Amino acid sequence: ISMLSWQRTSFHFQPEKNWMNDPNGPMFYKGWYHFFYQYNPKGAVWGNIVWGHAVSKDLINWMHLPLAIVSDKWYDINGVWTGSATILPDGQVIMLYTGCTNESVQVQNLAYPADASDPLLINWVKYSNNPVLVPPPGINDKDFRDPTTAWLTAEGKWRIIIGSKMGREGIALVYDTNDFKTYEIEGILHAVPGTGMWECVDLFPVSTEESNGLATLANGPGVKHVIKASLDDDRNDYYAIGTYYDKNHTWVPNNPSIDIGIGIRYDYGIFYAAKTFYDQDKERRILWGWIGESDSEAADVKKGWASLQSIPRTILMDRKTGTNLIQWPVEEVESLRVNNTDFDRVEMKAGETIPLDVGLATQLDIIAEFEIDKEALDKAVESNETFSCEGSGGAAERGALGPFGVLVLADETLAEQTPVYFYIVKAKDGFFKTFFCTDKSRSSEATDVNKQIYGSFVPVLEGENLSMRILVDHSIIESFAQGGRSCITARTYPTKAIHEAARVFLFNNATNASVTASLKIWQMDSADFQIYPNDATRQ
Ligand code: DQQ
Repeated sequence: ISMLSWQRTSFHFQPEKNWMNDPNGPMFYKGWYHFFYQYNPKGAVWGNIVWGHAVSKDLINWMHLPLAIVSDKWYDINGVWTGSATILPDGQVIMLYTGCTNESVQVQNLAYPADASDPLLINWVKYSNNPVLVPPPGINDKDFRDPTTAWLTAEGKWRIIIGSKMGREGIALVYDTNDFKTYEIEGILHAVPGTGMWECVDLFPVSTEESNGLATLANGPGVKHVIKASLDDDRNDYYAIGTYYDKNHTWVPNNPSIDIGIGIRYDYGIFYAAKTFYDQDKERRILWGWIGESDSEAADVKKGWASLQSIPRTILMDRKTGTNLIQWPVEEVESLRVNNTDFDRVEMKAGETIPLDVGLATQLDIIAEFEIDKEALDKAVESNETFSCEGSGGAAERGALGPFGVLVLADETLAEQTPVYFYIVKAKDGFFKTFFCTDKSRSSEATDVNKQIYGSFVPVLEGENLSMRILVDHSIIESFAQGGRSCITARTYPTKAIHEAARVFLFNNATNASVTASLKIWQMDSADFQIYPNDATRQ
């Protein structure tokens, strides 16, 4: 066990060792959640990519299985890259993935379970006539990857999209097929100038009327469609809500000024290459996202592993705002909650920091609600301040109405601390604008780690209190504001705020307002990770 072993998480998905990146082919099959992922069996840096595989009954406790798809054919010898699963109406599973060929051309390949009666789907077969798709004319050999889950068109064909770019324009290409072996190119679903390569595109329906998830690709009244693209240029996942037209295979954003890549992100921290799937068992749509490291590559090599996956999130339309999605950790994570401590209406004067005694504080689920002094809001003056989480001074910079929130993974002296907080600005138009941020600038005394400040604007509606949820797991802090309207995932590498020395505090750094906070804090048990016996594919 290396010196850095406390950075390993206890309830986030990660392999035993080595490098992991994108989530691949998630699905629910014969009573099991299947999760595949980009994996380097040979080390803690990206390379030699194959598909790791694990199964779970509850998306939290896992069994690691043998590698599912390895790189052993000319059409994937330079990597078995990202792909998606489709479950056909008769229960058959289709896996499409990108192969990086012997000449580093990106092609799409077909694989399927060797034994469909095996609920664990241990063995996979590659179609004998792979590849099934090569880059079309006009598309660069290295810009054609990450096929989506397929859906049925009105015409009765299966349709997928694949991410690409033309010049600086990010695009999603549309293909139709009857058998997943031969395809017809239909055109471009959507394009946004200036956004560069679209990796790991996703397209899925959300209900504007109901609180359940929708199967790929439901359509009709009360349904909107979300496109997500992972922008290779800035390494963030952007989505937009719009309307999908089956007939002319296009998608139109509700609001072109917040189109893909220029508008809303899934997460304002570190979160990339995310993929959703429809859980037909619980009728919900679930989002997985790859959480990389924010330390140095040398540190990753030393600790022998790199990357986590987010706690899977249910994903829904925000029916209150109509402009954004709601992401929330799957309810199963709550089964790990133990030792609840409640703090009821704790009053914080301007400038106060208050310790919260919760015992061991390295694995936590925190729910916090804040009420800001009404008088302070009434007295607030309109300001010209152009606040942004990244651009302003972080949790140490004081304003009239913020920042206030929670300090996690903090040591007793606050030499190390990661504030998760709100900041309110009264804008020139007289409206209040609320920001939700995570400040990593003092998260660690280590010098080889990224110490950015993350965050964004978060919609707050009339009459709502400010609320946040924070999942803390050693070296990851996943935060959700206003029930999941805005999310921030941060990786932090404390050197002091570890083991028993980690603490939680409330803070109010506003200069003019007192804030009342009520919290429920649970310690979190560790999830169970088992290893499939006699796995010869992982050494
Ligand atoms: N990761 C895969 C690609 C994908 C990228 C390769 C996104 O298929 O575009 O590991 O992180």
